[in-house]
Amino acid sequence: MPEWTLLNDEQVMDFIIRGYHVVATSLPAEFHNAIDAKLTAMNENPGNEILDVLPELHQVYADPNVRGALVSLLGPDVQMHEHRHWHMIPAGRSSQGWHQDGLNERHHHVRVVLAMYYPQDVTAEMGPTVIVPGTHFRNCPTERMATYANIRGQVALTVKAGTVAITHYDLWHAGTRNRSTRPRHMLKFLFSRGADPEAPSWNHDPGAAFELAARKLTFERSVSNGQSDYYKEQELRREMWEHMLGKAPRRRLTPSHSTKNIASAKRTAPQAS
Ligand SMILES: O=C(O)CCC(=O)C(=O)O
Ligand SMILES: [Fe+2]
Repeated sequence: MPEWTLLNDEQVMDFIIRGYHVVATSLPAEFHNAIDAKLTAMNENPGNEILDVLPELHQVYADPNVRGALVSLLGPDVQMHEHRHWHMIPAGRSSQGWHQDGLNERHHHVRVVLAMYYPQDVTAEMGPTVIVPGTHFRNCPTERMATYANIRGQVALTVKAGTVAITHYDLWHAGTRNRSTRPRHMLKFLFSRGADPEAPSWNHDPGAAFELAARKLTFERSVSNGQSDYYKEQELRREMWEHMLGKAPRRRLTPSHSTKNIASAKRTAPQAS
């Protein structure tokens, strides 16, 4: 048996609802301090080669808490993507625009996640990554999204050194202004699913999960959004959950109100002459 710390049903559902999950690694403070110091001393960004420059980063993604969460969300065949990036926000740099890293593919599954590792404590002044829960279900052109400022319900990832924030690839996010006097470091790695799920890959309790899903996936709000958005999310959450359980793709139901509209349109349509 792997000694990874797998998620439970509630944590998986929370990820489905919000589009993110925050993990604390079990590595000691000295480990993170050393990475922080090495990054601060680096004057060139090695891009995808960051793992060659700092091979100890492998330990972050092999950490039982991180690995356990990745396996839970992406299955036992989870794969590290070849793209990775060190995101440094120097002191004084202003905010980035809202954006989605994902490619806006039309599915509502967990197929790719970002795993953002912060080797230092990130305070509100230091340019935390900000995310909007639930937006992984919404595609939006980057140009339009970049005109938004603060969004109701946004969450600033102010975290302790050694935190890894796992987000759905389509979650809206941005780096923010660094008002402090020191650089903010974040290492972004991508992980993807190796195969479609055939069974749950987390600590799943079928009986309890059935009840929990009926309550959480139906009634819980990711942010205080409008009624119409909330109805849409209920369906999409179900689709994501059932895909993760390994169930056959569900046929999306035609909403009852549009069926009614079609029926009444037929009744009132003028007779053909
Ligand atoms: O620096 C950050 O916190 C976010 C960076 C980011 O999302 C990006 O450049 O894609
Ligand atoms: Fe991004």
